[in-house]
Amino acid sequence: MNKTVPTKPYPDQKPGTSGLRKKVPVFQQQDYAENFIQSIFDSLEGFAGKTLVIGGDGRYYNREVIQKAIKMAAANGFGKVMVGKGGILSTPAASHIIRKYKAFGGIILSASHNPGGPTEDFGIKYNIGNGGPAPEKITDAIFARTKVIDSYKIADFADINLDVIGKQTIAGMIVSVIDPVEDYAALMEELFDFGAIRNMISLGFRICFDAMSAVTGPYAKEILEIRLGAPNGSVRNFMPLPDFGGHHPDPNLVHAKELYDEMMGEDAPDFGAASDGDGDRNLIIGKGIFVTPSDSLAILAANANLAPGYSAGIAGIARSMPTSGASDRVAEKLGIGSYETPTGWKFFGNLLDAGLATICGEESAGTGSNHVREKDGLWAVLLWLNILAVRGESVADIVHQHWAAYGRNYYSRHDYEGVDTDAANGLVEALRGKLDSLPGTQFGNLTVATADDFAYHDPVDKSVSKNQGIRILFEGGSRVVFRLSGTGTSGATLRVYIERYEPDPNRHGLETQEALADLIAVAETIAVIRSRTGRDTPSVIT
Ligand code: VG1
Ligand code: CO
Repeated sequence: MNKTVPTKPYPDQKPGTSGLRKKVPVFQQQDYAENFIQSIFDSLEGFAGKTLVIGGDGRYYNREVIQKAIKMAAANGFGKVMVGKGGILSTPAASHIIRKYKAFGGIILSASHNPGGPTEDFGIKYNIGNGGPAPEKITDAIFARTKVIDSYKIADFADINLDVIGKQTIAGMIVSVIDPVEDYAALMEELFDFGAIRNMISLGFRICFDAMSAVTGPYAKEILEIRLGAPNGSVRNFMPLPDFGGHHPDPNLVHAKELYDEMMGEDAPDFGAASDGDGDRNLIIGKGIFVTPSDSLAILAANANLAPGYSAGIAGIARSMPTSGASDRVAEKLGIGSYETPTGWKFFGNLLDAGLATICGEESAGTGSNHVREKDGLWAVLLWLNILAVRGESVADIVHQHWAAYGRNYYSRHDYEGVDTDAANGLVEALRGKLDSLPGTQFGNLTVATADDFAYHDPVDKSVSKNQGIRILFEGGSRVVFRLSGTGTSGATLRVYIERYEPDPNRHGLETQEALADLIAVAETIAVIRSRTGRDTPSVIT
């Protein structure tokens, strides 16, 4: 029943920040997905008879690749696969299932915040037994394998019915189709005070959650509306659609603009939130106030002890390098460790496993904790709700008090999307060339203190990851960071991260872009973005 199929390698299967992401037609090439999946299996050892978790965000081509992955898992000797009903598993739910059922690992099919549909994006990511994204050592091995692969193994059986929960044995392997929501919802009930949140809602606290026609719909419906009693309609766009309704499932101020406008309006609900394609990101907007993800991380960490799951306190806070330093100040005050990692959740896994960090976050709307090994959109929403229920204050009050206590890190990210790849690489190369000469240079009132290309030394496994972003730090703590995205599928995306710390409470009410104007101008002077990219303005400002 098992077949070994000869194949030819593709040269472009290098996993990026979070798995392999390509346009659907690329994945539809002969044996393209099979090559990558076999390369994953070929890079692992000791999985015979073990369990593999498979699921995705429901985007176009999800079901087809799930069928292939199941048949290949059988032919490669896995003992069991657990797959979400309808092929659905949010990224954090998949992470939880891997951990809860002690699976060997998991294959998550998602291109996350990228658009979906027949000509849009698809992705495949491998997660290890701790539930987290495979570390670089494994993704490097997978890429090396894709370059030489000459055959793959696949079992020859009819497609599995993914729409019926239940177990069957086929080709010597158990295939278990599971409820994608149940285990995850139960975990959330353990971590958070559902009684307090339910009570707050019953007293009229209004929530608006936008699932962006992506994977969190069924999770948010079950948790927010059914278990916590939010009125029907509190969760919108809750049907996962293969093309996300033609939208870009990225919860930021550009792609979730409707929600933003509503939250700024007169009749705004008390709390607005959104998640991305695969459910690991979160956007938090209070009545009249957008909470930057970096601030959200700091505020959640500072108040985590108000939720039952974290009542004993947290061990440490980790943030990606481009994320603002707001959470560092919280760690300092709490007297706990703070860690700065490269972009991408895979770098948090070791810190979480070693118990060094409890809460992690990224400026790109990702926050999470040691409950799983991925960032977790609904988790962040529920922790916010738990904090709001206990403190009995508004989002705006909580944010303003936080700034008053810690100072405010004005922060913004400017993305230049779809830039010519050579131009983007040239820009970064030119910056690298300037690093040594920048320190001491003055730009108006700003003096460069240090400039480097960030390298991460993992304190747990001692691995070193170089070239993780150009940092230009100014005296007084302001900084500008440049890096190229590792999740895009066409051209290059330049990300420019801008941050300024303001301790003075009288200066906490400035408009963010104004507060950062001098740094934005210096970024242009140093990197010559306009002429190198041919762009006058960023495509996305968050
Ligand atoms: C982006 C974000 C990064 C995040 C990654 C995956 O990566 O900047 O913080 O971890 O997406 O998120 P990049 O390389 O494009 O900057 V998700 O929700 O797309 O899996
Ligand atoms: Co995501």
